[in-house]
Amino acid sequence: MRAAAILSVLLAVSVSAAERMNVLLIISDDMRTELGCYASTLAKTPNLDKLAATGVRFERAYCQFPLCGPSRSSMLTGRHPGTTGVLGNRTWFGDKHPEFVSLPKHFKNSGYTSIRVGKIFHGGIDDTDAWSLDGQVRFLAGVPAGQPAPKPKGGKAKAGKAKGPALNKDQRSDRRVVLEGNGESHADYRAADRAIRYLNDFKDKPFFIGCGFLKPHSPPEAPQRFYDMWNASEIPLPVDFAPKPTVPPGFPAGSIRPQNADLFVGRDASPEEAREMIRAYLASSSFMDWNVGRVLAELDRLGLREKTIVVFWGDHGYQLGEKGKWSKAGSLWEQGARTPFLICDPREKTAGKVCPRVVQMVDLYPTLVQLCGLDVPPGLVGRSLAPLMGDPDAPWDHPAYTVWSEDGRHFSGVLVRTEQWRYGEFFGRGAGSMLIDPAADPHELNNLANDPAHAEVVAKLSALVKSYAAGHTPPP
Ligand SMILES: [Ca+2]
Repeated sequence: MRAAAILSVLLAVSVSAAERMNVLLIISDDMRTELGCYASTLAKTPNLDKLAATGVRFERAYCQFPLCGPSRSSMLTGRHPGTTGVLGNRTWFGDKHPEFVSLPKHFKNSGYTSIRVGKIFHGGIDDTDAWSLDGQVRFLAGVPAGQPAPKPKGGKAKAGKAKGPALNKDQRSDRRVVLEGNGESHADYRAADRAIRYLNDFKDKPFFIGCGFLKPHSPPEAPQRFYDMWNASEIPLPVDFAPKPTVPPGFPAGSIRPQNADLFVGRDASPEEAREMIRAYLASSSFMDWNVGRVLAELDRLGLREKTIVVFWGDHGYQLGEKGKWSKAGSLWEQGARTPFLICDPREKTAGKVCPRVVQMVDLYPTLVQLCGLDVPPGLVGRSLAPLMGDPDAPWDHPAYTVWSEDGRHFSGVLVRTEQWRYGEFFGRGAGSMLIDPAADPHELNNLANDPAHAEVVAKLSALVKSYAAGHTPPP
């Protein structure tokens, strides 16, 4: 009798494991909402557009920090940056918080095979044990930002290194790279190959595959045929284009860092160079899209689409010459904080719908936990978006927060986004506040923070910002 009861429990477990949805989490690095499915008039991203038609596209999704490591650490732990303590690219959340269970680790602990392909956590600060397969040894955690990165033990040389004279870091970041053939030597091509192999190896088990692509992160890289899809001379410049980072009149100086971090580092951009660089970013994005397409084609070929929730996310936004800025770092503008975000659950009947609600990336962890029927681990601060998956227009009155830290210890700025407003406060250098009405002022050129007509809304949003920043602002 007892043996029979145990057997029936075991059978129940194995049946539910067989019915469990797989997760394919695709992350693109530095991909702003410059995609066809986000109404970009320039982008050519047919594979992601097709994916968007199978799920819900979140129109207003915001990262918690416009930099790779802090943004990813926040999303992957389901906690805000002030809680993770990850305010730079060389901090591993587990050093201070070994009790946090990251998203892939929770899936692994719940019986899934969790597999890392490419960049999921920031390079060198992986949550190694979160993965059943291919966890990366941490080699950057705790290395101060000013020091050169140590080489990973047993690591391979990075693809796409420039031949010829040695270039400094800024020059390497800046060059526009044409890849040979279909880009077979590039890390993103190889990442897609590995994801395809793992889909085949684990098609019969519940899997959580994190597949991270490096493009369009600088330097822009793509085979020539992707560059050939645009004429640089026909690419329009942003309305607020400037040769170098420029604070718009009426805004606090802290809203724009004086130097770029990725492209045009320490030098001005001419209009011609700017057009070429935008074209290169678009080509690099299309190359990423093409690699996403290779993985999704295999998912279809294996008949796994009906059993797999596919998520696509860009880790933060990016400024492509707007206000003279060519980076994400420090950007609390809509372009820096807003990210592409698709959740495609084949069980939902909302395929191709757009969700206009403000959501934030800490919401993804509890969402996937709910969609896959896992236990909810303690400490998650986001809200499951499952109700919006079923009804994308449902009321959802929760603001999104994005924060920046200049010194890696304190908040330099906090931005709160509601459906109607964007309000930010900057602390320390260039302190001040900004209030933007995004519907009336999509290019963010008019600061309403000191307009007496908006005093009431400023007071309300300022209280939210101060509460979010409590304990994290720089000493006076
Ligand atoms: Ca990034």
